[in-house]
Amino acid sequence: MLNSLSSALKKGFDKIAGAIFIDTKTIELVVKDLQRALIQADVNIHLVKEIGDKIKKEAANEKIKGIEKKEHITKILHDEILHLLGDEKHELTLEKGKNNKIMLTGLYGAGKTTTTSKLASYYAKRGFKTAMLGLDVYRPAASEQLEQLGKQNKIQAFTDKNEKDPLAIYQKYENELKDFDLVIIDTAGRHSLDEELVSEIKNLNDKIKPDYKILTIQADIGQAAKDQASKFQETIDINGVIITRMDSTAKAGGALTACNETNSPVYFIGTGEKASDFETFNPKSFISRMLGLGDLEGLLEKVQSAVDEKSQKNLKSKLEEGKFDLRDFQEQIKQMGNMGSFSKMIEMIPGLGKAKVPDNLLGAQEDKLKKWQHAIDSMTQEEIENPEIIEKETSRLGRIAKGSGTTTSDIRQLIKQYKMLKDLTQGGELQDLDPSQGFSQKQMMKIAKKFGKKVKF
Ligand SMILES: Nc1nc2c(ncn2[C@@H]2O[C@H](COP(=O)(O)OP(=O)(O)O)[C@@H](O)[C@H]2O)c(=O)[nH]1
Ligand SMILES: [Mg+2]
Repeated sequence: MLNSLSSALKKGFDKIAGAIFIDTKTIELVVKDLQRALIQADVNIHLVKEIGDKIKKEAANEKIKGIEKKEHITKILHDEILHLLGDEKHELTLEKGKNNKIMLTGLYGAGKTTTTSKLASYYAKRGFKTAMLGLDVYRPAASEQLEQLGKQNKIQAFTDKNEKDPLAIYQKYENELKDFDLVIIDTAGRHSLDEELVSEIKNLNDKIKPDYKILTIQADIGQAAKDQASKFQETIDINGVIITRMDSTAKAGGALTACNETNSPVYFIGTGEKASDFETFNPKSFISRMLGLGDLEGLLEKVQSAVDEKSQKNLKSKLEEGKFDLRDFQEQIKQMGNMGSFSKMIEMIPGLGKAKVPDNLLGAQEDKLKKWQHAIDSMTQEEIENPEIIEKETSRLGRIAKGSGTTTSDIRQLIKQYKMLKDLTQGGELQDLDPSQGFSQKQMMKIAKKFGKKVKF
């Protein structure tokens, strides 16, 4: 279902999460992919343009930076798609013991009869005493089809293949039908919404007074669903839509978004030929499923840094005061504690984009970080505050290596990395750097240049 839209969305979110910083080019690429997929799903071109413009506009907001920006854009992207699909879930309000009636209408082959039995099974499973009433007097095999579906799904079907007046069929069973909590009424379609169909539905509506008149539309017609839903709305005042054949077309996105543009909420979607291939339409879970994620929170978590803000602020002031010692370095390493967090951290460090650090090296890097942790634990306070003395006195090197189960070369490397970071802090590049606020592009480039040259994995 909507495979290309789903993969475009996934790709877009991953691109945002994986970017070192969100620049215009990244956004352009994400928006372009998304728009292409939306058009492929037959979503109206104006809507497609609108959504692209909105994302680009939000992305250009200079006030929001860094991780916050990633979250912001991710949320906007998510919410815009959600909005396209209609935001909230709509539910039919039916009451047991009340003889509710739902009449299904629609054109030929839209899936009325199939949906009648799907809907009946759906509510029968939820404890409604449910019946189906077949009022399609035009197609010769219509009543047999409904009876067969009734047998398959153990739902009582009321039909009369010899009667040519749909109202007469209703009147024949009217009393019997009063025993049911819910009656689903299948009607005849036409090739188009012509006068005959309109007057037939109006007539049935007057006499039967169903609680809901639902239009069934096949997803294959894509954005043309808007026109159809509007016409049924105007002429026979439908309450909502069920979209069928979601499984058999790439245009389902067009049908869904088009109905949302009318005043006809999509209550259910049909996703196959069997009675069980039927579900309520909930835009939120629909998107989640397309993305293979639980919810928006899960999505945002993906882009969030695991590094906590408070210690980032603390780091900033240490850096500014030039008081950044090995203990602080250790604190930073601790925060990179797990693989996920480390790769996230990497994204934040200028010049160390994922592209430059192959995954297999990340693994090795984690071992190294653990060794460095142990090494720092084996140092004296004096050594921590002034690591240069370790380099000068090889006896210290040997002692620390032995005490921490590391090698002297591990420790030399640790000190080298620490010095590099400290050196950075004294070069002035970090003067207005606040990691919790993210980095400006200019800062990024500057630091990346310096960092890029020095860091070796
Ligand atoms: N793949 C698929 N086929 C469906 C779905 N709903 C209905 N159909 C098929 O569409 C065809 C027309 O359905 P039918 O209920 O007879 O349409 P009606 O003329 O509106 O009553 C039948 O072959 C159904 O099996 C669906 O959700 N998925
Ligand atoms: Mg039918």
